[in-house]
Amino acid sequence: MLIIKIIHYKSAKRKQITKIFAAEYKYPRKLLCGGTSRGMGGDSVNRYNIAVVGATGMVGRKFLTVLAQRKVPIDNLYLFASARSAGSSMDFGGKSYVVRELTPENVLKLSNMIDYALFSAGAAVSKVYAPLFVEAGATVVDNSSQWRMSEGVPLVVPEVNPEDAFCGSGIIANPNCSTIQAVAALAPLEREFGIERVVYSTYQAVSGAGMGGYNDLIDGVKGLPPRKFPHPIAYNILPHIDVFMEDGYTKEEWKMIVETRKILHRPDLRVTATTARVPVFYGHCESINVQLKSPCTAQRARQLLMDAKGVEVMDDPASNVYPLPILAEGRDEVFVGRIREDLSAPNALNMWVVADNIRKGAATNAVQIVELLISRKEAKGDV
Ligand code: NAP
Ligand code: 2RA
Repeated sequence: MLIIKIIHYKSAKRKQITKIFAAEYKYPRKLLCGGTSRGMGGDSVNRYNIAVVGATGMVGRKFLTVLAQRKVPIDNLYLFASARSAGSSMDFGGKSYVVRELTPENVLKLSNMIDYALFSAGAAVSKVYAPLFVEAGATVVDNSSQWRMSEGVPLVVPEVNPEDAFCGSGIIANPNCSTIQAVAALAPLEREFGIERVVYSTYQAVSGAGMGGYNDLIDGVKGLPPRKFPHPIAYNILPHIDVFMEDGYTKEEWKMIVETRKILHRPDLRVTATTARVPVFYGHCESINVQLKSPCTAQRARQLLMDAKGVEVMDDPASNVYPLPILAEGRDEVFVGRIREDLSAPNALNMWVVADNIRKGAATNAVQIVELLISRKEAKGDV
């Protein structure tokens, strides 16, 4: 009922509902204030040239918001998109920037003038242009799936495997949104107990499929047919994200499996996944069943997660407190609740993990990687 009500409201109205809802259910005060983690906070004395490729898209726009909110020290900003939006303008930090068409000539014109390039224009674009930006002297942080599993390309979640960010040679991959929030919750358990097996079941927001997915939900509520998804998403759930593979899994499920192994440095880890699209605008939800190598009580898991960087535990079922997508929207934390022992298997736990897929699942994680690189560079005096 709640979902049906919410999708009728535009964003501002939805935010108001979130606040009322949160207040009613006595969520921690911190959560009612909005806001994000601090980022660089304007501490650096140096400034950097940043390019955003796919600037007009769902993730690209969020890059700009997050870069501004975290006060990344930017000197020049270069925005790229397809010929469709070339010449249009976008605002950043009170200034207007013209969107450039992504062509090899336009990239090479900026040789040695870009320090970091944030990519979110799809795998085909990354395949061709990420190496070109590296050739032009930039370090690329890529949001697409193109390079994630390539040998020598680090796949990084700063709270989980920050040291990997320094082992690459030009391209660093940002994991899939559903993987980022999952490993943020799993890493503390892996460190303390070791993981035997993971079962993921996801409930993913339409914004995960970009502007097209978002518009399908808006249109679907009005009774219009879908253009992005194969079936209507309004008042529906699709057990289908990305393409189907020969073994019956979808590519989204495969990504969660192989990326989890790579980020946790556990190529042997047994992982399975079922991923579904739900009629929610922002915020992926995941039911995670994790079997550990030794016993762990729910209370110990809760404590480990409370101490984990970037994780916020919301777990008071008696007061109806648990993570919800409408509470995660606009936030950078990964929210974990419903932490309980699995009564059907030894050493196993269940948890419910929610995060804003466009922020921590994409833009924030990528900007945090840039911040890591800048901090290391400045610590080494290499500026
Ligand atoms: P989107 O809303 O559809 O935006 C796509 C962006 O790419 C637009 O700026 C578009 O420019 C640009 N683009 C498309 N084709 C291009 C081309 N040939 N040359 C230059 N620019 C081109 O998609 P999105 O959700 O932002 O996703 C973008 C990428 O991020 C995908 O690889 C996706 O898998 C990844 N990602 C998305 C999420 C998510 O939750 N949405 C999370 C993690 C990663 P125009 O406006 O000119 O068409
Ligand atoms: C989705 N995880 O939600 C994907 C976005 N990269 O469709």
